[in-house]
Amino acid sequence: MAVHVKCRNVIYLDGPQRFPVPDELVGWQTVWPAYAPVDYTSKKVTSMPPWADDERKLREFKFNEIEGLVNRTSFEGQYAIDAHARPINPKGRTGICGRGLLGRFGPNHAADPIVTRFLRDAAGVIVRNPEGHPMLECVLIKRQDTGQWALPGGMVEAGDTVSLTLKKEFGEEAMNSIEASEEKRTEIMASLDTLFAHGTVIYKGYVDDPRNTDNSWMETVAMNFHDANGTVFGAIQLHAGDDAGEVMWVTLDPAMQLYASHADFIARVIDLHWGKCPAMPKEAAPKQCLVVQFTWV
Ligand code: RP5
Repeated sequence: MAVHVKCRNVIYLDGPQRFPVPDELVGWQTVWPAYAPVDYTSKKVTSMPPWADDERKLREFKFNEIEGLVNRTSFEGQYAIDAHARPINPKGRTGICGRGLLGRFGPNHAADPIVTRFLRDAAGVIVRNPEGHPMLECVLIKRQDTGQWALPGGMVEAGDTVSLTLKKEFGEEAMNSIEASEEKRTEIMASLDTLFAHGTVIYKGYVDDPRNTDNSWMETVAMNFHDANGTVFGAIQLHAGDDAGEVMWVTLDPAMQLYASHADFIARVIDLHWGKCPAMPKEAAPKQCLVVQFTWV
């Protein structure tokens, strides 16, 4: 991602108008004395839910480190801290300082499951596009906050691993495990243990999320779980839950518009399955083609 765009939207989701930042002034390396970002942290954050930092301890946080159960390291490398002890967004200006709707100062870590299968006709034959490439379907949700289609991802909660978050979020948003009985929830999580046993890392790093600010930003690990035979994920029952308004299998298109950076992840998945970007060890992969075969142990 060259320059972040979606986190320079004019009106912040539940807040004020951002200070306008043109493309050429996004990078901090360009001195801009007139830059006056609006300081905004949502009441949802200052009311101090368990997922948010206590601002009174700002100078005590161990930025760029794993601090107890909270991972304050960034996939983008060491980030700088400003004169007010706040982390500085490594991708540049956003027009808002403070935390906006995000709980953590610095990186807020998420995980995004990309569950795919080939599109098949009524006879079970894989449908191909005019170039002969197999068409793909992916489980997407419609977010209630922005109304946009998105991957069923979510925040890595303090103490949780990425692998657990991938399953938990898919269970909550695409299978409504939150409202299921204890017994059903255990069943859902057990089925996801099997379904999510083998995956491919598609992306790790900064997300151009509309909630990002100059001091708080989203990062994610996006993983593809592909059902090549169309037998594994067919058995799951999709049911929107938590912050998802709708859930469905959607036919993928490289030009589709999705929440945050999700369309970029989808483009990588399409390339992967169309043989344009074969999965290979990270060290051997070309930079623009970073995918790693992965099996949980
Ligand atoms: C995006 O926000 C991530 O890619 C992930 O999909 C999502 C996590 O936030 P919530 O869905 O939990 O709000 O940046």
